[in-house]
Amino acid sequence: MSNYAIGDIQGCFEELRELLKIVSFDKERDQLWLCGDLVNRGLSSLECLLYLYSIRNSCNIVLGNHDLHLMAVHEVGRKIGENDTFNDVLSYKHVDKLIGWLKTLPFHISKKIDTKQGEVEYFMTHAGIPPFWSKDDLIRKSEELSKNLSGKESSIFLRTIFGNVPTHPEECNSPEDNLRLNINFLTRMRFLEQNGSLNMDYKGKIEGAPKYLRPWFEGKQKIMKENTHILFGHWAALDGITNKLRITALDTGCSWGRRLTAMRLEDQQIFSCDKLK
Ligand SMILES: [Mn+2]
Repeated sequence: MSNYAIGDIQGCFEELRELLKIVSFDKERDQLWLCGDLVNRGLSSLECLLYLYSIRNSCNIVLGNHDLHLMAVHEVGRKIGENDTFNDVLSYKHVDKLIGWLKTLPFHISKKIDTKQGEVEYFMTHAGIPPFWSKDDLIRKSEELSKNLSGKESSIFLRTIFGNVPTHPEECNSPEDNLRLNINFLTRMRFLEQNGSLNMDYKGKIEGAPKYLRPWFEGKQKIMKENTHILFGHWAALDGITNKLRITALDTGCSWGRRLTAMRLEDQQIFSCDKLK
C-alpha cells in the first residue's frame, strides 16, 4: 500500500489519469492525498469531481479556494468570473450531490505514515499552516470551519468567508472575522508580513517579493516536531520548490501548462505528468 499526495488538479482530468497510471495507482490498495483546488481553470472539472467521487473511499482531500468559490457560486449565487471554467459542474443534473459531498471535506488532514526514515506525521492543507499555529490550533480552527460549512448555516457561512480582511488575529472583531481570516490562512496564504499579517496582494516569485514579505514557510513553524512533514498546494509560482526538507509544495502549475505532481509519502519520491494539451 502506498500514499500519493497530488498537487492542484484544477480540472486537468487527463493528466490526473495519466499520473495515476505512472504510479500504478490501485484504488483497492493505495490512498490519494489531494491538496484541493480540484476544479476550475482546466477543461474537465466535472470529470475530475465524478471520478474522485467514485473513488472517494481511497481519497484524503482538503478544500481549496477554487472549490469554495464553486460551492458559493452554486449555493449562494456568488458571481462567476470570466476565467472560471466550471460551468460543466453547475449544469450537471446531480450537481447538488457533488456540492453536498464537497461540503463534507475537511480543511486539513494529519496522519502518521511509516516511511523509510521511520514514522512521519504528515499535515496537509491547501495553502499552508501559519507559523504561529500549534497542532491544536490547526485542528480546532479547521474543524470550526468544517462545522460551519457542513452545518445548517452553511449558506450564511458561504456569504461570509470571501474577502481580504482582516489580515491579522488582532484585527478580528467578530466570529465572522475569525472564520474569514482562518479560511484565508488555510486556503489562500502565500506571503506574511513581519508581524504575521496575511498579504494578499503579491502572488509572484519569492525572488521578486517586496522586502517586508516572507513566505509563510520561512522561519520557525510552531507545529514542526522532529518527524513532522507539511504538504500544501495553491502556490504554482513556487513550481514545487520551498528549499525545506520537510515542507513540500505540490502545485506545479498543471492548469498553467506545466505539470501535475505526486509525492509518494513512504519514500518521498516525486512523480509527474506534463500538461497533455
Ligand atoms: Mn488555490
